[in-house]
Amino acid sequence: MIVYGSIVSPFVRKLLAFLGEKGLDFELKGVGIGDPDPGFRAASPLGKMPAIDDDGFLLADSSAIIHYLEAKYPEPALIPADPEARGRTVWWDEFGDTVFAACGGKMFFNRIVAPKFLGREGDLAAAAEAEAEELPKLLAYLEGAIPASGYLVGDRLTLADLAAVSPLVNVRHCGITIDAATYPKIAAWSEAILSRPSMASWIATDADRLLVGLADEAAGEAIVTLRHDEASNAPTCKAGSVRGGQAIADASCTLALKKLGWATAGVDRNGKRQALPRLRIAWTKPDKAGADSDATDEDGLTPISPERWILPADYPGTRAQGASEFILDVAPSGRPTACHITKSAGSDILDRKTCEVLMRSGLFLPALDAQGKPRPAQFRSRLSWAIE
Ligand SMILES: N[C@@H](CCC(=O)N[C@@H](CS)C(=O)NCC(=O)O)C(=O)O
Repeated sequence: MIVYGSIVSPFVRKLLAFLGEKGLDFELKGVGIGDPDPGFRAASPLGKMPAIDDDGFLLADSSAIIHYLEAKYPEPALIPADPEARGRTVWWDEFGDTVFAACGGKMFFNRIVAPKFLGREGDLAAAAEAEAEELPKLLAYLEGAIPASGYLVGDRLTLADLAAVSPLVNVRHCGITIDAATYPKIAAWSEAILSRPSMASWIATDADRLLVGLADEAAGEAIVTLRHDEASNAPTCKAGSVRGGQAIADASCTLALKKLGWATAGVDRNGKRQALPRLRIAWTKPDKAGADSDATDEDGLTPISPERWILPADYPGTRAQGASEFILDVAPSGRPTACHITKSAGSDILDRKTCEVLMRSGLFLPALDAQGKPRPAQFRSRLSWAIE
């Protein structure tokens, strides 16, 4: 399946996260606003992103595409079947798309897209008004509506969370921070949703390191300039003002080309290539993730927050103790798809509970294939159940 769109669009981000959560394979074909790409034009009658070409089946609109995919690939369900839960999920999708994205769009479009990508001035008064008048009301509503479960609908991830969090990223791209003291629930919920590999791989720099194969300890920065090379009809990149050596220069250019190379092909209304802004790419040393000390084989997977996978409340309330050894099959999205006990803890209850908590909470930065695309992998480890 081909997905047409740009990763800066909240609607595209929602769809990409949905595809990641489903573990579906796709090729992202980068297109800009008003892009003349014939495949995109055929798939999107109004020229809006995202649009898909699924083996010849063409469809536009993030929600239409998501409903199509949910019907085609029902597992894992991201649109609940229960009538009330389904209704609320559709509400949050609508809130994200037409209310929150519209407000965020006034800031993001006028402050970033218009001046940086379209070469014209944005309506800064409209952006300021959206920030001062509209945004606080929407955030207040969202803050009051996030349930204790940490998910917008029910007690697990649904389309509702992906749809409502996506426009928040555009708000953040405008340099607006969501104050955790004023909006503690939004801060915790958005951090949890945005750190899922299905989202993080399109946003975070940790995933960027994986994408370009830069070692964890390498740090520095570079200013990169992307251009479209007419002779080879391909994007090219030059790194300047490099701090941190050749590895940083190469990683910065590889990242810029992978994520934004497509944008160099864009043309303005007169058919002239659009100049892209120079980008400063900084690589800071990431905090060491709390690695699971029991891990024995990661097969290229990086476990995310293993210390939060199992909570004291998960202890099954028996006097049983022991360690279950297991293998998790992990989808390209980073979510486990199957759990196999390879050595029993000597208790069926503990073995069952081991797989139950891992399937519910296990989360990984995906393993990458030679082309840098997330691939399926296996994670082997053991879980010790003890009474303190
Ligand atoms: N309801 C649509 C909205 C899509 C949309 O407005 N996308 C914007 C980019 S964020 C776009 O392509 N705009 C170009 C245009 O309006 O010409 C969806 O959910 O996919």
